[in-house]
Amino acid sequence: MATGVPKIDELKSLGNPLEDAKRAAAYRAVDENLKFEDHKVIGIGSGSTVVYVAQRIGQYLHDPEYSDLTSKFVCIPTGFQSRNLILDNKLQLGSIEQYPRIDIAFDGADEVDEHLQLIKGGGACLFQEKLVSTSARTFIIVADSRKRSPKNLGRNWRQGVPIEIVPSSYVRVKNDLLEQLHAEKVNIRQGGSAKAGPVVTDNNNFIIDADFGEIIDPRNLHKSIKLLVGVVETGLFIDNASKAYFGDSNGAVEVME
Ligand code: ABF
Repeated sequence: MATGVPKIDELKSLGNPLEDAKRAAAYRAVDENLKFEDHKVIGIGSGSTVVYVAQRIGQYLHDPEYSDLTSKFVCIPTGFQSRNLILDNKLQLGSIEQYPRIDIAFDGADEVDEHLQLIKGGGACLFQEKLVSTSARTFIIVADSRKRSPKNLGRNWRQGVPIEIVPSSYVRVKNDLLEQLHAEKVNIRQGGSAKAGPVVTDNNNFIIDADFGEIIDPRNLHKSIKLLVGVVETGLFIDNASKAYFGDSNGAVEVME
């Protein structure tokens, strides 16, 4: 490890067990997967766990030992928050249009099952997240251990599958989800206050959260939702992640692959 980069087992607690868990997962994921010789284009996801991924990458790239490499790395964001995270950590920002092939991407998740299938999109960035993660040769999930489902998706994450839709299609998609795909509950995601109206994504679309209860066959559910007119993308990430790192409040990390 480069001189000056804090060693994981010497880190002081952040004073918040959940943050310690997220940091442990993110730092371990970066340390074990980011290969500076091979990985020059890095996808940076959204949410609160990936904050520590950007921080850790920054620690390496700003270490004197890596100074000749710093300008050779470019980070591709999955949305507005992620873009700011890249800039705040003084990493080089690129776009998916400039770099359609990504070497490695890191992102959080709302739920991960035992086969590494995911629910994502709690932060409403699922389209960009899927664009980046499916453009990456390696896609690594970082999360605290609450995100790990004992078996099937839909057990822990009770908010429903996030689905990005074209705004004018919201009534049609809502009806189709209920009538054709037998969703138990369907909500158009609303902004912070009653007056705020629907959440609008970075692509000017709406988000529907569709609760299907426990999801036995996420692959088929994803395909069926995608076929509905008006659906842009679903928050079911199928056969996409290579590994998941789950952190615990005591700093222990479990790896699933
Ligand atoms: C993004 O952020 C989303 O797909 C997911 O909804 C969320 C996870 O956030 P956190 O790391 O804050 O739990 O990755």
